[in-house]
Amino acid sequence: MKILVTGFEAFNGETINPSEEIIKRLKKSYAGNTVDTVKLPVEFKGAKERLEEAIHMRKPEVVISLGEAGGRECITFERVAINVNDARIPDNSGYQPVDASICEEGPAAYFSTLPIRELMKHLEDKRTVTRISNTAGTYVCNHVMYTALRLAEQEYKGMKAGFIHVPYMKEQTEGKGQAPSMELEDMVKVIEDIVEFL
Ligand code: PCA
Repeated sequence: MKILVTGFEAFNGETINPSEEIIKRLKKSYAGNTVDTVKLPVEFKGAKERLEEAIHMRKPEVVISLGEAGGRECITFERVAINVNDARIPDNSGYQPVDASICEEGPAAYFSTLPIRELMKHLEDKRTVTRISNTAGTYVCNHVMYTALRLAEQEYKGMKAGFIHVPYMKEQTEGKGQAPSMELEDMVKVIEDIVEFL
């Protein structure tokens, strides 16, 4: 199976994004599944363009997008992407949509097509706790998840797609009080387990 894994550059004043660090550490293949990675800008328009370009070029069977969700305690599988762009802070290009649709003619939402319940069970057997999240927010991560699922529906019928949010890395939490974090290598291991399982 051909899997595309995306990560994001740093944003919101951070110098590092765990999702980018994870994709840098992934190998080219796991248990017969090949892995391509692409780094996306934290820009509504730029991320959509880069993601669509990567999908058209590589025609993956699965797209797993990763992003940082500072404040969350564990790795979370997003259940749903909604048709809303509403940014609390400007993106890295300075663009800040408010109450905007992602796609005028698109549905209100798309559900993840990753087997999230099976993945959680598999990871639990390996003693890793993950959770389902019922909101990917209304910022660039939600936008990317919606974009991949719309493209799957419109053009690449069999392609599965979904989004996984990861917590801060240890290094990012200095000066952030009790902010939860995970070790980067543990996060890499979880993503590797997921890629192997698919
Ligand atoms: N997290 C942001 C965008 C980039 C990232 O890593 C989000 O949750 O929308």
